[in-house]
Amino acid sequence: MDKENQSIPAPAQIRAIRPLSGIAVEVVAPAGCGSTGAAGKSGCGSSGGPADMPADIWEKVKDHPCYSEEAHHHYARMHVAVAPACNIQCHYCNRKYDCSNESRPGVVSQKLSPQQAVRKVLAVASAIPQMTVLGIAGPGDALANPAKTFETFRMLQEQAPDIKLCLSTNGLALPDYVDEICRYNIDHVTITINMVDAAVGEKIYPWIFYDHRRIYGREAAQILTQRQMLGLEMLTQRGVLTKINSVLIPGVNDEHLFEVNRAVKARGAFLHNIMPLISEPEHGTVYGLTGQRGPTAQELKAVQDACMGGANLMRHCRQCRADAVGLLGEDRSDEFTLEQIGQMEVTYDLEKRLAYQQKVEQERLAQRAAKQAGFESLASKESPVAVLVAVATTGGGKVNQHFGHASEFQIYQVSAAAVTFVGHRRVDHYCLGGYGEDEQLPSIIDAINDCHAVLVSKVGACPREELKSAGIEPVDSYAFEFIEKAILGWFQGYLQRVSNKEIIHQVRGDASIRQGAFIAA
Ligand code: CLF
Ligand code: SF4
Repeated sequence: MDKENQSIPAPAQIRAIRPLSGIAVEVVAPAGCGSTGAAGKSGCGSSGGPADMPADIWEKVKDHPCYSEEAHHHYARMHVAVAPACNIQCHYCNRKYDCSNESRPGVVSQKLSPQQAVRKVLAVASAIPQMTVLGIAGPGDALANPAKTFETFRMLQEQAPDIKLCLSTNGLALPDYVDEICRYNIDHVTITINMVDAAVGEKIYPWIFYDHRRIYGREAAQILTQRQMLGLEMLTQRGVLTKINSVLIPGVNDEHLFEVNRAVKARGAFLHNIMPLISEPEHGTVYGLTGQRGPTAQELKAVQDACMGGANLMRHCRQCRADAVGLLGEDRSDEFTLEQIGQMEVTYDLEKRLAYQQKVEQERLAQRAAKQAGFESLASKESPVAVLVAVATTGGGKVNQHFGHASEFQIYQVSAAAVTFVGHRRVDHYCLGGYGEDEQLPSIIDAINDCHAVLVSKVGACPREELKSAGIEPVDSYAFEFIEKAILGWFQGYLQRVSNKEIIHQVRGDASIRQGAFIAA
């Protein structure tokens, strides 16, 4: 790691930043649309569409699966693990595993040289035409490995100019590399910001490596927050879209994240992604070993909801690995190991990719039209009822997955006024080798226990009965329909049954967030 750090140029002087207590101050004129969201525009965040933001911003986000919730049903991203070193220590990270900023602690990545990374990107791009974004997100910190990170971006800009470039960083080195970031047209930068107060920060970060020395405790957290804020301001001034990732750590920064949200909004952040802490003891992190728990599903939602009205929220993050490949929520990295891509015939056919993406756009328009039609059919219903619904999908914006094959459920909140995506819940497959695994069922029900219904393409007799007795309605009558239209159709029937007194509307309980590494389907 020290060897990696030697290649980092001398850090710039820390510039005094404005105090964070008066967060509503104007800091910089944001080039993105993060500021307009506060003026009452509801859809300017990841759930926004072309009507919610300036055309140039929509152009940047429309096929980025992390920056647009709609896009994540249709477009894929990939990460290349070229950045092994890190310049800070987080209590939720064990260096043997991938960076928790952008990847769940899982197996150690296959580290790549820039040349291997570029070959891998070209191989994936020719096999998966909907792969539109390449990110460098570890397994350490992208900017603690600047030579490898920017060499990879440089080559990709030349060889695959239609692929959007994205990077993720803890922000410590960010102010030193804003020029490089702009030079390679990296339009999307994620900064992990867990605090804007060093008293909170010292509970998360034991040390940083800065200005050729290791710095501990509150001083370390103070420098880190100053560098993060400065880097964010500089990116905003240059028109780079920024997303802020925050790890929600109950009892440490849960009440503080509102302040973080307002601070990053004031500095022009486009999106704020609040993610649950993963702290299983077997990952060997300080938090895991000291019993620091992660939040429940409703605790996470409550913090996200409390932050509404500030920086726009992303709720569809999958905390993916530093070598993830595919749609968010799926991991096809096993298909693209170094050995496999060595044997692949790689033909980067730009026209074929663009033609495929045009077809995807048509599906997307159909999805939007279906949602609109769903609302029109609900127009006469006025009700204060709002419920959560789980959906099994393999992508394309449709209810198209068997209950037993789902490795995650997407969760939507529906009312007569809106249907909004609120998150996802990872589960172990119920169906393995063609048979239902009954011991998995309680954990699946736990994961969606706050939902009134689960929409699937099909569900077996046994789980159907178990779901019903847990108070969750299994619904397969909307198989292969667009998700929002299906949810609105079911909801209309639900309200009807409540009004006919066939059923009594009841509030549901909490649900658990499944911990641990993602197991690919
Ligand atoms: Fe990767 Fe991050 Fe770019 Fe996306 S991931 S570098 S912005 S391309 Fe996305 Fe993965 Fe969540 Fe990150 S789902 S962990 S937010
Ligand atoms: Fe680990 Fe990432 Fe934190 Fe570095 S920034 S310590 S790699 S989680």
